[in-house]
Amino acid sequence: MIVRDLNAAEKTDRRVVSETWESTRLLLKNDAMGFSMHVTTIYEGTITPMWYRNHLEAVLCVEGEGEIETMDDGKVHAIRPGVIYALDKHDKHVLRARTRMRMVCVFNPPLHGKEVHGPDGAYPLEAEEVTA
Ligand code: 9YT
Repeated sequence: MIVRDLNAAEKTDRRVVSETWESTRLLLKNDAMGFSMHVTTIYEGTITPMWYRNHLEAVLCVEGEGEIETMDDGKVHAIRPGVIYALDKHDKHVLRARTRMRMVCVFNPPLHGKEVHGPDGAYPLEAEEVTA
């Protein structure tokens, strides 16, 4: 069994900080679960365009408020605690955070650990591994 504490993980390389968000990656590829699981904080008032063309991602909002827009059809959905969205079609999307938001995110295939968005908003399939 794997047991990990978010508070402890935040003090290690599992915490990755980007411009509009930070994410602590609690489960990664080397845990061999077939998915990775992260707790992500989106900073208040930010706009983050993303396009996970190499991954599927499901996101559960547990704190804060914002909205998500799918770029192909311009549909906007309110995101608040208890709302989940799943990018089952590798949807190009933009997340606008009205307040600080906390999200639980699952990725398939799992992340290696150090991924940040490339210029296209995607993560590469290969990246530096975190072992801490
Ligand atoms: C909601 C979202 O996708 N935010 C970007 C960070 C990502 N969840 C991650 O790498 O954990």
